[in-house]
Amino acid sequence: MVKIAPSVMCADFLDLERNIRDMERAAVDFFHIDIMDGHFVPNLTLNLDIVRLLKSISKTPLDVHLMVENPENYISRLGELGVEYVSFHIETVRYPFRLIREIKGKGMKAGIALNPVTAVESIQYVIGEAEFVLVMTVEPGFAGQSFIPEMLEKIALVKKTIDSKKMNIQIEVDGNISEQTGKLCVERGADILVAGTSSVFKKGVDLFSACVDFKKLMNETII
Ligand code: S6P
Ligand code: MG
Repeated sequence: MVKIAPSVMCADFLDLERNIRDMERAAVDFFHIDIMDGHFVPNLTLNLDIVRLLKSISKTPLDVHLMVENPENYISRLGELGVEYVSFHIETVRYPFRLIREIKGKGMKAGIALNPVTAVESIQYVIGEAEFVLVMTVEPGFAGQSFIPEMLEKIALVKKTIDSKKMNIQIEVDGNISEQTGKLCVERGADILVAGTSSVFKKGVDLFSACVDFKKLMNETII
């Protein structure tokens, strides 16, 4: 089953609770929470207070994507808040084995995120420790960018690496995942699709139906 993770930074903040309820009704698999620090990426978005708020009103699992320098500073608080999935960028850490151990020790699933320019080889020795790999299909930092086509080859390479070592690791893709690019990613092995302005958060489109339709369409893709 392909999972979908709508990106909360793309929600309507004047109507956030209604957006949350629409996504829950559509049985989305996760809420994707982008946390930025203005250093690793030139933007600021959601924060730990939003995580706390979502945890207080919803049972939908949270998939936190840390786009920050020093991700180790946030792990224990995310664990205490009951977050389910957390990914950090390999470009930001010197000791990824230690960080993954910490994430797992707090009861969360650990993911390694890769910028578009980062080679799969850079994680070849540590991938086996992770529970998911997040392949960025745009540069991190902003919604509404265009898909980098070379990332399809990268998703296929991550999939090949995982299968060749018979590992049980999920692949998440993030950035301009639309009906078209989503299908291409699923064909190459993506398991979790981050859904933003390119799919479910479109002006004038009902969020509940968009989530239901997108998940259905992505699951029809499986070959
Ligand atoms: C971007 C962030 C993403 C965006 C998502 C938005 O740095 O990590 O999770 O929220 O890519 O989706 P879209 O369809 O607007 O690219
Ligand atoms: Mg993200």
